[in-house]
Amino acid sequence: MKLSESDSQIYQLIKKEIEREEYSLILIASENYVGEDILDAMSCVLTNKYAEGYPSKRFYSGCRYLDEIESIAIDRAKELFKAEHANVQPHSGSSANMAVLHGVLKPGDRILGMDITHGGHLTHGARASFSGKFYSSFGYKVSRETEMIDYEEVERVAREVRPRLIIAGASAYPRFIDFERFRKIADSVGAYLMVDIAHIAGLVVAGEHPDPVRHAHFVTTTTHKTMRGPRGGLILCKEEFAKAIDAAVFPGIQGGPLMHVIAAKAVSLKNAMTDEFKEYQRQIIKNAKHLCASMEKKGYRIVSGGTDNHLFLVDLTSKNITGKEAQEALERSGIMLNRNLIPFDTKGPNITSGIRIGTPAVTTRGMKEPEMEIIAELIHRVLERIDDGAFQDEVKEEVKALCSRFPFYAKIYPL
Ligand code: DSN
Repeated sequence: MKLSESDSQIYQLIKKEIEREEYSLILIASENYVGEDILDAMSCVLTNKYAEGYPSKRFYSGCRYLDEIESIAIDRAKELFKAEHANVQPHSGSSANMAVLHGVLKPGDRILGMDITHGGHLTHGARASFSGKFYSSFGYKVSRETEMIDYEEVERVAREVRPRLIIAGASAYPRFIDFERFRKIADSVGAYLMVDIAHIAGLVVAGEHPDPVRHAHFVTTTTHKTMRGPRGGLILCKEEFAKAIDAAVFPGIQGGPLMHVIAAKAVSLKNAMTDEFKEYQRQIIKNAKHLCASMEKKGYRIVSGGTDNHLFLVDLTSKNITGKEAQEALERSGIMLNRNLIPFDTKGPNITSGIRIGTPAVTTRGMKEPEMEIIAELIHRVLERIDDGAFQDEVKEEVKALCSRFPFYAKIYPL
């Protein structure tokens, strides 16, 4: 039975979400639009199948085709990232990070990651997460002057803390990260280095960001975000850790793999090998730099003064607007982004002094530098009239008109 017949309530809500995504400017740095091939792979009969274990070593019968699919995904991941070993089963980036910690550490071991209030992720040791509860976690911060990672400071903290594992990588950091330097710091204190490239994986494989794979003991990523694949996770490591990592994912922290998602991961890894994908990554960065410069020209302070990657942070302090107020007014105008703490923020994570802006999704739609100028102008006009709901409704119509010039799901679904 069709979904429209069996559950019209859910069917209608999905239709509304397709429309929302089509007619919004998605500037949430971690979001993207997947293509029809990814949607096809994810919504297929592979969801029916249990396949605990790994190719040729399953606990269930009937895994012949799944073995082939997972092996293709593994081989493509190894080829694309030039890695010795890949595990494609983590359900998410958080699961990938959890598996590495579970695989090589004991509860209570010390870890050192980027402080969440300075751009790190929950799973890099934040108190609210397993990573801060089961492990003894410490954080490094960015420099107050440059708002960039101060490698000497990381080294100083590492010497003081003597962690078993150091985590490099971030969720809200607009600058290149020097992974070679991180490895030197890790070696100097006898720590493992795990690099989380969830945000920048697409840029890395396209050669647009320094590559951590040869420097790190473990690299984790998500397969959505700049990779533009299905929502999921992936772990890369040296061969010597392959057994420990595989055992940590299954049976360590997960049961049956999501084989429909693994099939979609394989498709996205193939897509990421194309020249079109490399060009897409270059445009993401060009768009981020252009949008960032356009905002700066309009008088906004940009954290660290710019961006090297797909995102940047805007400090709204001098505008007397909180990140929360900005996020809400922009959402009403059809512009989706998230409030974000800025380094040394005096406000909490629910209010914040900043917003995070990313370009992967608008770039997927085909938008380029001229559209970035229009977007900066739209954001500026909304923020100037932050309390004017009627004006925000008017802007929403302009956003819709801009989005209509760059159709994406309108080409697949009747809207
Ligand atoms: N939620 C993701 C982000 O927005 O950066 C990280 O997991």
